[in-house]
Amino acid sequence: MPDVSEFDELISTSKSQTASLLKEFEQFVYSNFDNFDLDKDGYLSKEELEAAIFEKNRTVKEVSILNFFLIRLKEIAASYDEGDPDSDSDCISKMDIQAYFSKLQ
Ligand SMILES: [Ca+2]
Repeated sequence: MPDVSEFDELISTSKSQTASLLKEFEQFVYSNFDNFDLDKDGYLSKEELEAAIFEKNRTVKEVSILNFFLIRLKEIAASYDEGDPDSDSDCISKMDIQAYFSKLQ
Protein backbone atom coordinates (compact mmCIF):
# COMPACT_ATOMS: atom_id res chain seq x y z
CA MET A 1 0.00 0.00 0.00
CA PRO A 2 1.46 3.40 -0.98
CA ASP A 3 2.54 5.76 1.77
CA VAL A 4 0.04 8.45 2.77
CA SER A 5 2.31 10.46 5.02
CA GLU A 6 2.99 12.90 2.21
CA PHE A 7 -0.68 13.73 2.03
CA ASP A 8 -0.86 14.29 5.77
CA GLU A 9 1.98 16.73 5.37
CA LEU A 10 0.17 18.51 2.55
CA ILE A 11 -3.09 18.75 4.47
CA SER A 12 -1.34 20.51 7.33
CA THR A 13 -0.48 23.48 5.11
CA SER A 14 -2.50 26.68 5.16
CA LYS A 15 -6.25 26.67 4.63
CA SER A 16 -6.19 28.37 1.24
CA GLN A 17 -3.61 25.90 0.05
CA THR A 18 -5.78 23.12 1.42
CA ALA A 19 -8.82 24.44 -0.43
CA SER A 20 -7.04 24.49 -3.77
CA LEU A 21 -5.58 21.10 -3.02
CA LEU A 22 -9.02 19.66 -2.36
CA LYS A 23 -10.25 21.22 -5.60
CA GLU A 24 -7.42 19.46 -7.38
CA PHE A 25 -8.35 16.16 -5.71
CA GLU A 26 -11.96 16.55 -6.75
CA GLN A 27 -11.09 17.45 -10.33
CA PHE A 28 -8.56 14.69 -10.76
CA VAL A 29 -10.96 11.90 -9.79
CA TYR A 30 -13.98 13.56 -11.39
CA SER A 31 -12.26 14.00 -14.75
CA ASN A 32 -10.84 10.46 -14.66
CA PHE A 33 -13.98 8.88 -13.26
CA ASP A 34 -14.92 6.97 -16.41
CA ASN A 35 -11.39 5.56 -16.73
CA PHE A 36 -11.38 4.40 -13.11
CA ASP A 37 -14.91 2.92 -13.34
CA LEU A 38 -13.76 -0.34 -14.91
CA ASP A 39 -17.18 -2.05 -14.97
CA LYS A 40 -18.91 1.18 -16.09
CA ASP A 41 -21.64 0.98 -13.47
CA GLY A 42 -21.30 4.65 -12.55
CA TYR A 43 -19.66 3.90 -9.19
CA LEU A 44 -16.06 3.61 -8.05
CA SER A 45 -15.52 0.59 -5.83
CA LYS A 46 -12.65 -0.10 -3.45
CA GLU A 47 -11.24 -2.54 -6.01
CA GLU A 48 -11.44 0.01 -8.83
CA LEU A 49 -9.64 2.67 -6.76
CA GLU A 50 -6.96 0.15 -5.85
CA ALA A 51 -6.55 -0.79 -9.50
CA ALA A 52 -6.16 2.91 -10.34
CA ILE A 53 -3.52 3.36 -7.62
CA PHE A 54 -1.41 0.52 -8.98
CA GLU A 55 -1.64 1.59 -12.61
CA LYS A 56 1.69 2.20 -14.28
CA ASN A 57 3.20 5.69 -14.36
CA ARG A 58 1.13 7.10 -11.52
CA THR A 59 2.78 10.12 -9.93
CA VAL A 60 3.24 10.33 -6.16
CA LYS A 61 0.62 13.06 -6.11
CA GLU A 62 -1.92 10.97 -8.02
CA VAL A 63 -1.35 8.07 -5.64
CA SER A 64 -1.91 10.43 -2.70
CA ILE A 65 -5.17 11.63 -4.21
CA LEU A 66 -6.40 8.11 -4.89
CA ASN A 67 -5.43 7.09 -1.36
CA PHE A 68 -7.44 9.99 -0.01
CA PHE A 69 -10.51 8.56 -1.77
CA LEU A 70 -9.73 4.99 -0.77
CA ILE A 71 -9.28 5.81 2.92
CA ARG A 72 -12.49 7.87 2.96
CA LEU A 73 -14.43 5.55 0.68
CA LYS A 74 -17.41 4.97 3.00
CA GLU A 75 -17.53 8.57 4.13
CA ILE A 76 -17.50 9.89 0.56
CA ALA A 77 -19.93 7.22 -0.66
CA ALA A 78 -22.40 8.34 2.01
CA SER A 79 -22.23 12.01 0.94
CA TYR A 80 -25.05 11.88 -1.57
CA ASP A 81 -28.22 9.83 -1.36
CA GLU A 82 -28.72 8.32 -4.80
CA GLY A 83 -32.25 7.40 -3.77
CA ASP A 84 -31.63 3.74 -4.34
CA PRO A 85 -31.67 1.75 -1.10
CA ASP A 86 -30.17 -1.20 -2.92
CA SER A 87 -27.19 0.69 -4.28
CA ASP A 88 -23.86 -0.41 -2.89
CA SER A 89 -23.04 2.08 -0.14
CA ASP A 90 -19.34 1.28 -0.41
CA CYS A 91 -19.02 2.77 -3.88
CA ILE A 92 -18.51 6.39 -4.92
CA SER A 93 -20.65 8.09 -7.58
CA LYS A 94 -19.92 11.41 -9.30
CA MET A 95 -22.68 12.94 -7.17
CA ASP A 96 -20.95 11.68 -4.03
CA ILE A 97 -17.73 13.41 -5.10
CA GLN A 98 -19.51 16.71 -5.73
CA ALA A 99 -21.47 16.51 -2.47
CA TYR A 100 -18.45 15.53 -0.40
CA PHE A 101 -16.20 18.31 -1.66
CA SER A 102 -18.87 21.01 -1.50
CA LYS A 103 -19.34 20.11 2.19
CA LEU A 104 -15.61 20.44 2.85
CA GLN A 105 -15.38 23.98 1.47
CA1 LIG B 1 -17.58 0.56 -10.98
